Amino acid sequence: SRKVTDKAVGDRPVRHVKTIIIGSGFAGLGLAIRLSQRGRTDYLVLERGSDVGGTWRDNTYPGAACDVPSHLYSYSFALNPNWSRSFSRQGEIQQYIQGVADKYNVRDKHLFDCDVTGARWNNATTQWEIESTKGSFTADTVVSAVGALCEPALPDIKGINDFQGEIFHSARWNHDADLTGKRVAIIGTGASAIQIVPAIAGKVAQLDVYQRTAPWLLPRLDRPYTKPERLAFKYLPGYQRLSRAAIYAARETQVVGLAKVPALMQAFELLAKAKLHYEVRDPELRAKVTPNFRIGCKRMLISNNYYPALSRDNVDVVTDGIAEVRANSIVTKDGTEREIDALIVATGFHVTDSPTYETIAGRDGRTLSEVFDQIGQQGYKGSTIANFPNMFFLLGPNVGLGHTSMVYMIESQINYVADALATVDRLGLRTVEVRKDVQDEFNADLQRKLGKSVWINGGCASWYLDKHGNNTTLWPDFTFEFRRLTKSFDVDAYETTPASEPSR
Ligand code: N01
Repeated sequence: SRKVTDKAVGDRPVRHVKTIIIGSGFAGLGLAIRLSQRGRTDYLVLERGSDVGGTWRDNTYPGAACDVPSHLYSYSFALNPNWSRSFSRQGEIQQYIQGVADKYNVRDKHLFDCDVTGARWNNATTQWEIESTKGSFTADTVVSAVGALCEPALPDIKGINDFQGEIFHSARWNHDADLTGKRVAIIGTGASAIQIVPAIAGKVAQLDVYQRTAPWLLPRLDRPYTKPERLAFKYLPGYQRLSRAAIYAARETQVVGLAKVPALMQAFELLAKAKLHYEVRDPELRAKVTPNFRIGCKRMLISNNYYPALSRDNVDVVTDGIAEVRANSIVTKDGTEREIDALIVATGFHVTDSPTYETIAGRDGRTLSEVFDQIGQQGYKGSTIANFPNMFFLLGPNVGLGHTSMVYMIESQINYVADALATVDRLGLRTVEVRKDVQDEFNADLQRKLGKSVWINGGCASWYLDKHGNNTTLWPDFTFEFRRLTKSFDVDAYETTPASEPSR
């Protein structure tokens, strides 16, 4: 990506589209389907990859699977009776998303391999000017559906660029690199790493796991569905809806411990400690992997094979900080040098500092990153941001979840944005921009609620917090409360200009 320039729209022919959606993961694809169902054909989805799926297309690392139960991890309008197990693996989820795109026939509304490199609001034309690798566009409305976990973050470690062996990020797995019999290091022990480690430990000669912070682990209640269950899901749609509702309700109770009364998280901690005690018999290793913060402060991880993998003879957990990476080795701060052939970087994503923020310039010319630099990553209902008229966000600020399915939040936002677009048409509005006072009040309330949460008080640093120390990524309440807030577009919260008047 590059920064927006004053010439966001160059000399190339410009195509006008009423609504442009950026990204076709669960969010962008879901909105595209909704718009098509409403008979709106005047939209286009710009997708940088060559297929739909977003994070499920990109994260193909060995062991990749979802930590939300399968039946909750689908659109409510396209239930999947064919899930093969209670927690689905990446391939099955990606297949599901592809199947939905085909079924609802929206692929021809996509421009694939189209990387959006800049978007700039033009006050005079009241349109967005968009630059992409497939040409320039103007649009009345832009919906950013790029997701929070899509820009890999590489660690700033001395010498890492001079490493001579295979090196890749977990979200950009190099399937041509054969790790069989190799000496491999992995940096990071988050949700991605704890799936990769057991998946490769048995085939590599040596695996060094570089752990900065030990994660909390809970049991993964994953199992294949039995034939009778699968038949029931297929032929008794009510059965699937019921399972879904039961899973939803059970997961929603976690909100109380995470967001409202963190002391309740001690119950989870007891379970996690028992698991650790039972699965890691070596006291030295157990001490190394015992977390030092309140469970829930970082995402709670679920795995039944991570601790057993760490206990293997060919796996070492390295807790001394990394001093530097050399051509064929890693040197830790205690001076130890460990030789390796391959390095897997499982260090997460740019979440509150996404490079895409530098490429979107709003009404006063400031980019999203300039605005966020000052006030933090703030928005209104995760869907709009003051200074960015006629721009909507799916998975914007404070809509993330650690405990249940993001698809639920996405569908709530799709309701909101689809209703916003319909309202703009119905009222004949040229521009809508959330009022700054409304946004401020919304965020003050969010931060008040978050102040009680384990994410702030749990004694850890995490990608949930921005550089101001605020949690600008997670939703601090029940998800049905978010559904209620996004049920319809509240135009009163917005500054609007009618189509007949020039812009502000
Ligand atoms: O990334 P992370 P992830 N030197 O940011 C470490 C979703 N997800 O890709 O904890 C050394 O969580 C860092 O250490 P520390 C899910 O929402 C879901 O694993 O900061 N270490 C941490 O251990 C998840 O939360 C699923 O001290 C460095 C790790 O790298 C999110 O994606 C599966 C370092 C990064 O962990 C991200 O998960 C996968 C450095 N310089 C992902 N920089 C499922 O549904 C970072 N680290 C199962």
